[in-house]
Amino acid sequence: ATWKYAMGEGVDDPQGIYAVAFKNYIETHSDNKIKIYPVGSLGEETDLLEQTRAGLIQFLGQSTGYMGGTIPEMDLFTLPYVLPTDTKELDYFFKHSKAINKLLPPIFNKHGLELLAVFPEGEMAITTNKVFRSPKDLEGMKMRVMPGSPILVDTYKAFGASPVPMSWGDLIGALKTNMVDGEENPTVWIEAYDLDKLSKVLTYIGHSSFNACAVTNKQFYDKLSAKDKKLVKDASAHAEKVILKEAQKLDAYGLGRIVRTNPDYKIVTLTKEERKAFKERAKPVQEKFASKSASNKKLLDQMRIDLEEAEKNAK
Ligand code: 6CS
Repeated sequence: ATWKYAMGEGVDDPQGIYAVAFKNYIETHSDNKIKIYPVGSLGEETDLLEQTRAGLIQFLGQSTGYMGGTIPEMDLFTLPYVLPTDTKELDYFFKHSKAINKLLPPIFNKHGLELLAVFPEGEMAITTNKVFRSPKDLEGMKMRVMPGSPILVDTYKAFGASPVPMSWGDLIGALKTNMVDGEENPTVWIEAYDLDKLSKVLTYIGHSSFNACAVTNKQFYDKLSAKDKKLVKDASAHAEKVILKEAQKLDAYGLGRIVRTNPDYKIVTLTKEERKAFKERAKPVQEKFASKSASNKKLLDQMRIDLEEAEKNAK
């Protein structure tokens, strides 16, 4: 059979690296074929999620920031100041997390999906036209956030800015016409899509990791033979290994290329002291997520336990 794999990124981007590794594994180990539909070719991200739930698409790679509107628990990956920025800790977390491996799969099943993997794409970086070092500096700045997650709007409001939810497809135009003043994305993506050319400053405040998710339609998966089910899980485990290895280097790749190609671009890393004000403001956002449902709270508690383990064991 030929299966459709859609995603919000191009084949050379992190979700593409996962998708290509997944496709290659499936095609080397079976007669099945995968056709990849990269960024934008089958619609906007929230449409792709619906199409996958409806079974029109078999596989989907998607940024977790788009999923909270459909699967509220996925806002877990969007919370400010919960995930670490250390790539080794993140690697350990994504490999061993009980929140991801035990608690999330049944939640996805309830939404007609089978979870394959969650992986990071690098530390979230913020691009703006002006330097900011405090929530006060962000006042009046219109910041684009991914649509579909209430947490992103809450976060940027808490940080002092005016959040504007918008799909990726509209962002470049909005930056060019100054409809928004800035946005957040991982460095590797900022470089690949020239977002540094549409801003003056890139700032790391250490609030988050940009994460992506791979899923398949549950009905489709349930109907597969035992052999094909195993094939899909093996392909996903293989692809996850490939992207996790790559993920540890993505920030450095992206940043290196920006520094080389855009020497006047300003790069700011907020100090521990400067981050305190943002961290303080992040707390009610975390609490709001946890108080929304028992399921949210259970996930966040488990994620914190998983992260303590990661901190202890990552080397
Ligand atoms: O900002 C966005 O919406 C896009 N950013 C990344 C890193 N991947 C795809 C996503 O749509």
